[in-house]
Amino acid sequence: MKLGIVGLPNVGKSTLFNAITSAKHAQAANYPFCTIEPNTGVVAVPDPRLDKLAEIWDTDKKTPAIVEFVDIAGLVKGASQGAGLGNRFLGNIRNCDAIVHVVRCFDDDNIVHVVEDVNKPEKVDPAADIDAIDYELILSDLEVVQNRAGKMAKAAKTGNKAAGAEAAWLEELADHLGQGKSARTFPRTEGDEAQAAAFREMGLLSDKPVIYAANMSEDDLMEGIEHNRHYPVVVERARIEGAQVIPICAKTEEDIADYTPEEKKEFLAEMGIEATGLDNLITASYELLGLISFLTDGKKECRAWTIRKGTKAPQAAGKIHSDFERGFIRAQVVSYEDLAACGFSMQTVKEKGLQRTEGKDYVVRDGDIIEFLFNV
Ligand SMILES: Nc1nc2c(ncn2[C@@H]2O[C@H](COP(=O)(O)OP(=O)(O)OP(=O)(O)O)[C@@H](O)[C@H]2O)c(=O)[nH]1
Ligand SMILES: [Mg+2]
Repeated sequence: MKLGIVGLPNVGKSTLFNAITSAKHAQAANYPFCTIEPNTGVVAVPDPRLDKLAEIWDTDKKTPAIVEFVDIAGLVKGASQGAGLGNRFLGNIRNCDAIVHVVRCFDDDNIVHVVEDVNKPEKVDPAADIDAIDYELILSDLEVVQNRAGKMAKAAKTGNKAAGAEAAWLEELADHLGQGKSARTFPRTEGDEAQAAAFREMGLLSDKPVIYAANMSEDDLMEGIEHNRHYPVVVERARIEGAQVIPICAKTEEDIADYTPEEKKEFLAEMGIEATGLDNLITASYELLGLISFLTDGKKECRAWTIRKGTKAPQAAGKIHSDFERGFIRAQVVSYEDLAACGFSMQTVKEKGLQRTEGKDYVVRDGDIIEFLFNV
């Protein structure tokens, strides 16, 4: 599961990527930083619950959940037509499960704002900028959908009813995209498994879940984002789409990326701010992928395990070891919240009956601390 960092050229994607995947950031969480490819990085998901458990146990090893980011080169107008290596960039996005769309909200005359042509700088205009990227994704999708619709129509002629039904809604989808609307806003037929499968197969770019990262200036960070005139435009746009916006200052993030956690705290205090936004962005990205964490704890290791929302106990156990899933008996569960409410005393948890015994149909929740019982 990975997120692609997408946007126009020079909006701060690589700056953000460097900040996110800075070795220190990963190290601070005691996770070996790894670069899979030059533009792909693995990042620890910040989790105060895990930090607290690790502290209580004085654990030998703390292993956070991770999430993967890909730094994709800037798209320009015409990318879907192949401009600026367009097709390759679009291919990179296709391989991602969700998108972090970086929108330039900082004014800086020294950094050209490119939308279409490097020789034709344009002024910062978040709404138009977002449209420019969306347009390329939608055009590329339109081609995929039209191709498939053609194939289905052909198959329908030989009497394939399912293909006929699919061709019909694909035509509607092509219309929808043709109006410049993203695939994610196309009304689906509820319970239509074939349609859901077709969408999965097509992997449309404008169907991928999106978060907006509003890249602010260093001054905005100190003076307050309400002084930034571009930010509300992104917020409004995201509201319409039901997407999230995370304000960040990529430049500052990069500058402080190799500070120790203590130095970071000091820096924030000096700036008079609570957080820089990067942790929020990573956490929101993890949620955007539909991922949650359950926790295991102990002296030897405290760990956050990644599962998809809706995963049942045996499959969650299988993340730890396949034997756990095969020989699953039951799970002893206490929610982190309950443990915290009991002052982190397991004895109090048990006295209050807050440790639950759950069976194979239990749907694991975010922040569950679990001990699995199994027998193989
Ligand atoms: N003033 C200011 N400059 C920034 C900020 N973020 C990035 N920059 C600068 O903008 C320039 C471009 O940043 P990059 O991160 O390389 O942009 P990019 O989106 O990766 O660009 P491409 O890969 O060419 O598409 C660099 O000189 C950055 O230092 C910011 O928040 N404020
Ligand atoms: Mg870049």
